[in-house]
Amino acid sequence: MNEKIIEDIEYTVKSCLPALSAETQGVNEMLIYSLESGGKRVRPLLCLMFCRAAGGKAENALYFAAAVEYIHAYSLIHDDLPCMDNDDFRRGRLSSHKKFGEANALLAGDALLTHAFHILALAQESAEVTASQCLSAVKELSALAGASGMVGGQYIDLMYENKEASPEVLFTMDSLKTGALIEAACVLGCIAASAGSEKINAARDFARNLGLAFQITDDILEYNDENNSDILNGKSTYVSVFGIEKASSLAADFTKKAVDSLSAFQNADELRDFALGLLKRKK
Ligand code: GRG
Repeated sequence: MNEKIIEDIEYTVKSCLPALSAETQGVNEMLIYSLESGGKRVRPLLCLMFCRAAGGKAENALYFAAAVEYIHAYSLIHDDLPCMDNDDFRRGRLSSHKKFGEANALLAGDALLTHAFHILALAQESAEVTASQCLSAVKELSALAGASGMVGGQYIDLMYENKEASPEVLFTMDSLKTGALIEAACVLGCIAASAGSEKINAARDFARNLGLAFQITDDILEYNDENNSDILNGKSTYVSVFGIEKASSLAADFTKKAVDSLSAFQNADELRDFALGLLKRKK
């Protein structure tokens, strides 16, 4: 990974904001608050790295990467709402509804979700990406972020509040809630590189395993956080179901499986290093 692709992501996320009138400029203030608050940019980075690993130019995946980050930002705003996880803080700052009020936070999430698809459509104007590639990206992102993906996972999550989830339920829930958007990021990178089905399937395999490793690691990190809303909301986590040691070894196993699936790519060293780095992350 290099500094340049991080800079490019930051620039594109900002430059893709909707063009608003003076009356509605306040919406962008809320979007910027969520989009530029120190997120790790894991999903856009994966998107660009998969584009490169599949032989494409990273700049052609920038709009796709930004669209995935907009969806991610929306999901976090909605996830923090009182009717969901009821978290007052996100990334060490007030969550969106605490800063702007509940109704505005709902709108900010809606705006991010809707605008993500506008950004996908913009890709063909700004990069060497065809309309057909944009359409494939819309198909993937809408399926993986919607009811058959991330939203479906959140539905299972809510169903298991104050109810113990079996390991099977936990894996299914997190494959959707966390894994699906990661899968979208990886697949969209491949689409931007015009990759064939063998590479796309390998990217899916990588993402499904990395998604679980990522969520398990997130649970381990949250376990050590005194403001952990999972405990307050009576949620099952990998730590509560498996214990800390087994959870750690599961995260390592899923990361290894993810890394193994990179053999379909000629130049996947940065992806391998990134996956291994996520396992050791501290936030
Ligand atoms: C559809 C309302 C609704 C929610 C979608 C994905 C999701 C469900 C909610 C997000 C909340 C959450 C904690 C999901 C698990 C995925 C996860 C570990 C998110 C945090 O991702 P990071 O660590 O966040 O990449 P940063 O802050 O780095 O951007």
